Amino acid sequence: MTLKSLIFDVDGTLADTEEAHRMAFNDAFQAAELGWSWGVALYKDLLAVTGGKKRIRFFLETTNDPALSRPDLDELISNLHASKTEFFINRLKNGQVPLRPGIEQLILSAREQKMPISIATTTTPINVETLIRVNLGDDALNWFEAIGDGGKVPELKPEPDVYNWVLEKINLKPEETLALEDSKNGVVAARGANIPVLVVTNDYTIGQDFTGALDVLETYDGLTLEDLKASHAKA
Ligand code: XBP
Ligand code: MG
Repeated sequence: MTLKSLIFDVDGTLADTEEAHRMAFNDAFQAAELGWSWGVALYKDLLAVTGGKKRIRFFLETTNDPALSRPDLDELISNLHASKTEFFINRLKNGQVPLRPGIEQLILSAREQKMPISIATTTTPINVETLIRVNLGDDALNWFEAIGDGGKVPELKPEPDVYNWVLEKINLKPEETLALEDSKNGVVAARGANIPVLVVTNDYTIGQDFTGALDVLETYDGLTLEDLKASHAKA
């Protein structure tokens, strides 16, 4: 089936954001004087759970932290996540999170060739908006036909909800689209919506189980729209 639209994941795909997310979580923990600190190896494990709030809870559960018995636990997690989001946005605005090499070129080629593009992510809406504005300009948000994010659907990846939400908005069959993902959770989500998926790994996701992906690559640098069409043709 002809490829008619591309659907980009955000974290780990448009940009290597996870180090900035990790540091923003730590900034929030420090500001709240909690004494928690997430190193790279621990964060790699915590990425098994998508969504920042769920990730904080998962951390407390795996470490059996006494905070679990706090009556205000939900509020604590909500406040920590709001603070983390502010720290993360500041890092974006300071230019600390560029797009992955090759991504801007791919997006511009898609625009030139009138191939519609969308986003399917589980991150917080303001994170997506700011990443795009800072790196591609204020107008770039209009380049995307649909922006599905963690605020739009009840269940985050690996559930397929955000991909199904995008499909409904762009009014295409799943086989007419191609998802660009970096993680196992992303592959499971896209395949759950019957969308063919190409994986480009990063340091946090390399080595994960990408069963169901059309191809697994390591970089977008030099990758063309023709390459994506060739990969999609294998579906
Ligand atoms: C990324 C995520 C997000 C971010 C943190 O998934 O799981 O939770 O790590 O962002 P995807 P929030 O690659 O599918 O976008 O703290 O805003 O959830
Ligand atoms: Mg991702």
